[in-house]
Amino acid sequence: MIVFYSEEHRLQSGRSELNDGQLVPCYEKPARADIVRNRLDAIGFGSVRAPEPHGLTPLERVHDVGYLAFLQNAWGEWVQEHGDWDALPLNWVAPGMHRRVVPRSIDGRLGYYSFDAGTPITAGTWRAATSAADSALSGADRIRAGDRSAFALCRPPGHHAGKAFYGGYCFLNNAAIAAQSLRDGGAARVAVLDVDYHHGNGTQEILWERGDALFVSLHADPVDEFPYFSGHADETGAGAGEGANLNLPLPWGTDWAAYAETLDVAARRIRAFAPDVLVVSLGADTYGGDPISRFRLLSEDFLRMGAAIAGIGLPTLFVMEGGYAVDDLGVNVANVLTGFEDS
Ligand code: OKP
Ligand code: ZN
Repeated sequence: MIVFYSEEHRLQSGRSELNDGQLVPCYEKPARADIVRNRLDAIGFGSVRAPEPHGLTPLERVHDVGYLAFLQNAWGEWVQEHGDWDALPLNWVAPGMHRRVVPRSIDGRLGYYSFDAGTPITAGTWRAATSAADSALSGADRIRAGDRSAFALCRPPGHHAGKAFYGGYCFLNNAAIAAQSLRDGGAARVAVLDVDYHHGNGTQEILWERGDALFVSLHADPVDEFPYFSGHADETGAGAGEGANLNLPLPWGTDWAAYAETLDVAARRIRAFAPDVLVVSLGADTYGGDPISRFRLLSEDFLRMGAAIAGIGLPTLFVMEGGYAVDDLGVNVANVLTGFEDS
């Protein structure tokens, strides 16, 4: 399968995130994409191409224009106010406060458009995030052209980003942008399967009222795990989208045996929805060695995951999300893709 990868991912290289009460080096770092790319090269996986620029229009199909303008300009405004250091939010809205007035202050707007303090905006954030979206869109173009599969090696990731918010290392929702582009290109129905360890709250929010797009996610139970306020099993969609959202929360310690059973539930729901295409939000942070996650998948299990996804039997666009055990990330991600291709 063709792989889309942009060197511009490097432009997102934050210094630190707030984690467990400390500012620590960002887990979401350029080495993540490098190791995946190197592994794919080492096994001769397939041709790696730079994405085509797709411009703002496909981003505006998913994200709020005011949010996109904020994201594009945030760094410049931040530097003017505070100097050359990563921009992190410090205040959010609580019940009894309101969001009627968008703050003028850049600090106020960072809080207005975000939900955590783990997602620094840097000088290169906008370019890196748009390059990742371009990879997802280029992958969608291959699927539209008739390829069985494609892989968008996106960095920064996207599944926590909503219509008008960033967080969880994500700024633009690459998977949702690709899914929308597939719809706009003629697919009547699309499904997004999210196998990242964390709930894809942004994708869920974007697709919440959509009957033409099914969102299915396996993730750590939000009673225990980030993003805490999204991902419960009773969140099933609304309006035209009622019933087109399936959350499958799993406990800490989940291993392949339990994961595989749940993946089968997901696969059956996707088949019943009868979509034309499948977008997979591919996080490998379900791996036992992941430093911020608590599932127990082994590297060989990712081969089985790829085969199970192939068993759904749809043209499939893989979009890279999380995975922070950098040394093993290349093998784990490549295993999903080869597991898919070899079955
Ligand atoms: C992004 B993606 C753990 C803090 C977790 C945010 C995690 C974002 C994950 N102590 N902070 O879904 O892989
Ligand atoms: Zn994750």
